[in-house]
Order: sequence, then structure tokens, then C-alpha cells
Amino acid sequence: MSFQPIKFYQTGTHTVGNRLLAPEDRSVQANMRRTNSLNSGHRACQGCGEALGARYAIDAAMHATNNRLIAANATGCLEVFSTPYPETSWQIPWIHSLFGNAAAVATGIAAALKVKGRSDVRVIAQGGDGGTTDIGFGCLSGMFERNDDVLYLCYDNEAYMNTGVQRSSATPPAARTATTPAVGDAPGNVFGQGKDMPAIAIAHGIPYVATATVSELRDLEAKVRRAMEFRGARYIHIFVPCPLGWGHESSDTIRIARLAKETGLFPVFEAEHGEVVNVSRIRRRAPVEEYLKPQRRFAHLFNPAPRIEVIAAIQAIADRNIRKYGLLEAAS
Ligand SMILES: Cc1ncc(C[n+]2csc(CCOP(=O)(O)OP(=O)(O)O)c2C)c(N)n1
Ligand code: SF4
Repeated sequence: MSFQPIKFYQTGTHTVGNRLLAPEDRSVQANMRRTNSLNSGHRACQGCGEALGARYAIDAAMHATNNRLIAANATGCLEVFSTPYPETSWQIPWIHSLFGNAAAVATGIAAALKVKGRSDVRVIAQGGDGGTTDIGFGCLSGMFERNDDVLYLCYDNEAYMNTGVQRSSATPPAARTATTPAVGDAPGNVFGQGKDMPAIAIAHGIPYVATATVSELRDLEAKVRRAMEFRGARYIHIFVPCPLGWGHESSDTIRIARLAKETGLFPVFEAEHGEVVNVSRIRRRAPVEEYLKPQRRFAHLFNPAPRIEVIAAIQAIADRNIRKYGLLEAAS
């Protein structure tokens, strides 16, 4: 019988589950001894992609470090919904930094652990796209440049959700936010601005950079595990739909995340020491309309009449990603 490698998207599903995998390869969430690091009872909205991504990422990091983990958390939805003082949903040593300095606080923790000779304890910093690509950008770049021994997790919901859906430098073109309203000749966010944070992280030449989405949670777990095999600065950028800010059904979080990948708008890949080493290919290519239509932040692109030229410009962004990362090529 010929050997066929099992793909991550075939596991962890209702139909296949983890049965085809050896016990050591099964998902962390399928393990009865998972740590439930972000426990139930928090106040995230129903269908929050950030809560889902954080739960999987941190449980995977706990698993990879034998439960020796400290997290610094930037201000933002993840911090606010999980930790309304004096309550908390976190089952790990966890500190709330400022909005903009999670990377610096984590660096300090890593330095203190080094002085104490505690190489067994690992450090994570985490925050939203605003805390990462805008106000925390300088601290994060410094952390990368010094190669501090920290894994930084960015939960990208493409705006400042905690404070009422304001634009960030990760907000996509044409999206409506509180500060990019759907009015005027060019409604929504502008084209041609914003930051490609994973590419910027790769440009620092740090040991490990990856992107992931909550539609492929096995892949996210594997990337967190891989990141923990390295010492030095590491970065994972996780695509996390926000039903409240994006205006989609809370039951559609996974579908929207999958469409972001299958259109090419969110490329999923891994890079080591400045070079892309692995790309998650598109399985069923979808036009960008399929991704845009279910989200009210893009409603002005379809009503009262379709804005064909704007949709074509967004399609061009997806097509460029597909070319740049080879997202349609057959796996080698
Ligand atoms: C210096 C400073 N400016 C502004 C704020 C207010 N503030 C708190 S969270 C936040 C936005 C967070 O957005 P993001 O990092 O994208 O995380 P999200 O809530 O979307 O998960 C802002 C503007 C603050 N806490 N500190
Ligand atoms: S506003 Fe968005 S990111 Fe914040 S808790 Fe709700 S769904 Fe999650």
C-alpha cells in the first residue's frame, strides 16, 4: 500500500477526527490533559476569532513547554474580555502590559529568566493588530533586532476592536470602520496603505515567522509547536475574524477565515531565518466576492450597485499574493 501523508485539514474534523494519527501527533485540544489556558467564562462576543485563536495557540505553547510559560498581553479585546479585574480566565502566569509595549515587557521577563538561569521557562507576548502594527511596532522591531527569546503572537482582526472598530494599519482597503466610513467617492479604507507585518518580521531575519488562521487550527497548533523549537525572536500572525467589527454572522467565523485563505487575500506560510520555507496552498480557489459579500464592512461594494472597479482592485491584491507565494502550485 502506498504511503499518503495526512494533511492537517483532514484531522480534527468530525468525519476524520484524530484517529488516523499516532497519539503524539494528535491535536492538543483533543488531549484530555490540555491546559484550558484561556478558560470558559470570559466575555468575548459569540464567534470571536481572537478567543478561539488564543485558546489554541496558548494551549499548544503550554504543551510544547511542559506548562512552563509566561505571557505578556497588550491592551485590547483579548486582555479586556479575559481579565476584567479582579477576575481572569487565564490559567497561566499572565501580565497585562500597556497597549504598546507587550514586546518590551516580554523581553524584560526573558532577560530576568536568563539571569536566573531558568531556560526551562518560555515567554510569549501577544496582542491585537493595533497593538502590534501601530503603537507596539517600535518595541516589536527592537525585540526582533535584538533576537530576544520571545514568541510574539499577533491576533489580526484588522482594526481596533476593543475601542469601537477604528482603522489600524492592518485594516484592508475599502473596509468600513468607525474612522473610515462608507461615504464619499472612495468609501471605506484607502488603497495603497497599511503594513505587511509578516513580511516586515521576515525582513528582520529572525529565526521563525509564520501566518495562520482559525480555519486551520491544527496548522496553528503545529506552528506554535515549531516556534517553540527555536530560541530567539519568533512571530506568528494569526487571522482572527471579528463578527462584531466585520459585521458577519457569529456562526461564520471559520468560513470567513477559510475564504480569506482560499481567495489568496491572506497567504498562509512559514519562514525561517529570513526565507519562506513552507506555503499552505489554496485547495479551492474562490473569487474575492465570496469573501467580501457576507461582511457588512464591505456592504457598500455591493449596494446599491456593485462597485466593479473596487472589487477588481481587491481581486488584484489576492492575485498578487497568489503569484508572490506560489499559492496555487502543486505541492512538491
Ligand atoms: C497609549 C494608549 N492609547 C490608546 C489606548 C486605548 N486602546 C486600548 S485597546 C485599543 C485598541 C486595541 O486594538 P487592537 O490592538 O487591534 O486589539 P483588538 O481590540 O482589536 O483585539 C486602544 C486604542 C490605550 N490603552 N493606550
Ligand atoms: S469585538 Fe471582535 S475581537 Fe472583540 S471580543 Fe468581540 S468578536 Fe472578539
